[in-house]
Amino acid sequence: MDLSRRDLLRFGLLGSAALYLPVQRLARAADFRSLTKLPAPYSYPFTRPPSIDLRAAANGGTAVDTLRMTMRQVTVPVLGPAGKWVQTPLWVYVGPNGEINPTIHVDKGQPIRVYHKNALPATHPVHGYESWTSVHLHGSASLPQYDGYASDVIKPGQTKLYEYPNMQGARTLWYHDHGVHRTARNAYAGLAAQYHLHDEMEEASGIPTGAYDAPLIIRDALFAQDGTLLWDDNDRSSLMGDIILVNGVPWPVMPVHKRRYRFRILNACISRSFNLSLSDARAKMWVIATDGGFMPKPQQVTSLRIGMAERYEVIIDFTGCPDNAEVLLRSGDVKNNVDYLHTRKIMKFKVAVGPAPDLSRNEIPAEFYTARTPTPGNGYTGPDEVMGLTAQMAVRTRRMRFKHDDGDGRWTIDGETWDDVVASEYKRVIATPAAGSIEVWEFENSSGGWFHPVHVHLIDFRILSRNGRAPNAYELGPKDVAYVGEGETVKVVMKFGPHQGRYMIHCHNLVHEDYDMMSQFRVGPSVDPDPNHPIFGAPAWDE
Ligand SMILES: [Cu+2]
Repeated sequence: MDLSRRDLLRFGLLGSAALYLPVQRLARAADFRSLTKLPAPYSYPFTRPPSIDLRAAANGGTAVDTLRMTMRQVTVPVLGPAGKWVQTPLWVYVGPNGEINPTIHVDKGQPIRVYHKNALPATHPVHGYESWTSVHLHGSASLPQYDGYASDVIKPGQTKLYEYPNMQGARTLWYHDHGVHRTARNAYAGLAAQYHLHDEMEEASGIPTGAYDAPLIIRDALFAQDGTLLWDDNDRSSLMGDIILVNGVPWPVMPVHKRRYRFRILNACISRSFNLSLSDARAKMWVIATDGGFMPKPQQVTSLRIGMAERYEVIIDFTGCPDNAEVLLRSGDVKNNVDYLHTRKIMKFKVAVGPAPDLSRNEIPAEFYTARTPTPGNGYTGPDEVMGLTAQMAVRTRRMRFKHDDGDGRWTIDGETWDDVVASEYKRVIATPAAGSIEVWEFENSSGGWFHPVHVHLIDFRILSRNGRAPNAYELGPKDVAYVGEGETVKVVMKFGPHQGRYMIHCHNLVHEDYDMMSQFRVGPSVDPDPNHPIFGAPAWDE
């Protein structure tokens, strides 16, 4: 096989189900350092990220309101046991007790303050750039100055305070880097983790919790022979790794009992999407929540397409599986993916012998809530209001075109890029919805070249249609990322609030975002000076 991935792109071979590249994947000289031996799939145990639980119930009845996190470079055995495999330097968020990329737990109505210190090496050891960062809590309706605005950077040695209101409903959020022009490489280096918001609806629902509720952070990566991460963005189009990591472990195996489990699936890849399914029909899967929290009704599915930054919470029921059954979570054909030997494998569940020892919290409710008409004003009251939005309520429709500019090779939204926003001193906006207004936005991707997972900051939306057809069953919940497939136009409806100010909208193929498919909109009127200025409202300081 001596086609480079660039050739594959040129010849239109990508996405062909028949095409698998061997382990020694690439003829390009730049890739001679890549691993020639891969860890064996399903040979390492599943692990959960560490937790930091700030809720009252976990802290003697008093909720913790302040957290200090540090971004550091650490060296860890990602590929396998130290001594047998080389180790990998990663950039990660470290908690006060050394927790690496911890899952942070909070209750609805529990605001917190998080100090993020940038203690990374001053320059990236491979790319040589100044290692500025910006922390975005994806899924949080934060004020503009706490939203991880790309140009609101934390330079090496600096600290920034972020305030998170946590007034939304139960949902799976994630925090990840958003530093301007560095996002893809910083996130690829490891700066990504989950954040769980809990509420009464979740508690009352009887769905699995605790040991039966686990994050599945799925990402791909390429490794060099010395264990370092290799970066190859295929001429600023995509990064396609040949190793799939789940919570940082290559293709893990997880022992399960004959009962239901809740998994919070996050696609944390730079460019790869998945079409997830289970290999054994005796294991059943329901989608119960999307990016913005619970769906009105759980949806049973046999497969589920997930683009970058999307979160789908599923319940998998292993009750009908026999002793020792092996159930694979795998991916299928997705247009524009580059598949290597094992990139359609994700992880394995191994079913224990005998009945489950604990069948508490083993429910799937028929319904979480009924969608309802939103209350006037710009407040946020819950996913039921998001799911009650209709096209008829919209005061305005806007269409945004996501395109590759063949002239200068950049990715654009309506012909513009983040550089245009920077050049305007952050004043330029592509939309100015009034606070509390309801609008329909149409995301148009007329090219067959790439799909674009479009993320709108601040709000949750409801997907109305995809190329005029009804959304997929698994998308029938509140969303903040819309998978805008090749040749697709996706229509969404949203209400703008609860905050006013400037927020980003961008493609979550992070290579596209960095080059430069990102713009901003402003909720409410222009204010100058703006107390919630996304850069000057709460700048980082030297510490
Ligand atoms: Cu894109």
